[in-house]
Amino acid sequence: MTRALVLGGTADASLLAAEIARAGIDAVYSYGGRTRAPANQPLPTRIGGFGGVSGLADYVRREGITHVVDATHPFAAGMSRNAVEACAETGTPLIALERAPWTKIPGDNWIEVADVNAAVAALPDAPANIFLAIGRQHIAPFAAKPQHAYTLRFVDPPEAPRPFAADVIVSRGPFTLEGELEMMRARGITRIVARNSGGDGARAKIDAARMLALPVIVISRPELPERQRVESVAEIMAWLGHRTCLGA
Ligand code: 3Y8
Ligand code: NAP
Repeated sequence: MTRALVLGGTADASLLAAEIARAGIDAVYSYGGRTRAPANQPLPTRIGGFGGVSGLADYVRREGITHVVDATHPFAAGMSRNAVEACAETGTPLIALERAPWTKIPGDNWIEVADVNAAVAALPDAPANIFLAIGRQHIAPFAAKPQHAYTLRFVDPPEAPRPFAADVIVSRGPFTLEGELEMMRARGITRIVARNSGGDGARAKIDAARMLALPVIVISRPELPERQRVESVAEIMAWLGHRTCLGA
């Protein structure tokens, strides 16, 4: 009897949860507990870490989980690595729902870098107006270049002071092209820093940057261990042994 654990936290994971609920598959949806009020899911939901690899392995055994779907964000590398190890340890089938990275198209002006520190190094020395669209957790390294005017965007209102002067927009996505164009024009943004997250929920800023001919420093995805991965909800449902109206 199938009992799936969905490691969620993305728009794709929400779409998958809806299909799983519709199919009547026994499953649990899991959030890491990063935001104050995560979106409700149509599945029984748990919030918070498992306690490393051993905590996840214990959870899988205790809850009788038969399948694990890693539908976390491409930059949630810690969770993905733990899932590979815990599923190997418990002999539990694992699959990842992983959206393709964005790819450059004519008109894009991208400076592709490996990580946040390389993104800081790629900023100009002359003061600029920077939209840091990488959330809250990994902005500290930008304190090395305080000469810029920074706009940040958080899901929840900031609790701690920022490590550098910055204006904070509080907004959870998904974001629209019109909204991004209006914000960038109103704030006179001259450069954007973004992760290559893929998917549609954060793509609008990339398209707006192209339309405004703004350079984008694009942080490449972290390396993840080998595991089976697909790009569509339908493929996950087929892997769980269910056909969906999405076709598969
Ligand atoms: C807690 C769940 C849905 C899911 C929506 C997607 C789209 C909007 C785009 C920008 C980039 C960023 C950030 C972002 C996007 C979707 C998706 C996506 C980027 C929620 C959510 C959780 C999180 C955690 C949060 C991180 C932060 C990253 C903001 C819910 C809304 C920047 C990633 O304050 C914090 O600690 C926030 C942490 C991880 C990255 C960071 O380091 O700060 N996501 N985002 C999940 C959990 O607890 O397990 O609250 O409902 C989910 C979504 N965020 O159902 O529609 O699918 O990608 N999320 C990035 O891409 O760089 C915003 O502003 O342009
Ligand atoms: P991370 O750095 O990869 O994971 C750090 C720790 O957080 C994990 O080891 C685990 O703790 C816990 N955790 C992460 N995701 C979890 C989940 N879905 N369920 C239970 N525990 C989880 O994680 P992150 O990058 O901060 O991402 C956290 C969540 O936000 C994920 O659900 C992810 O899908 C979502 N998200 C992240 C981004 C991003 O840019 N990183 C963007 C959009 C959404 P233990 O070791 O204690 O088990």
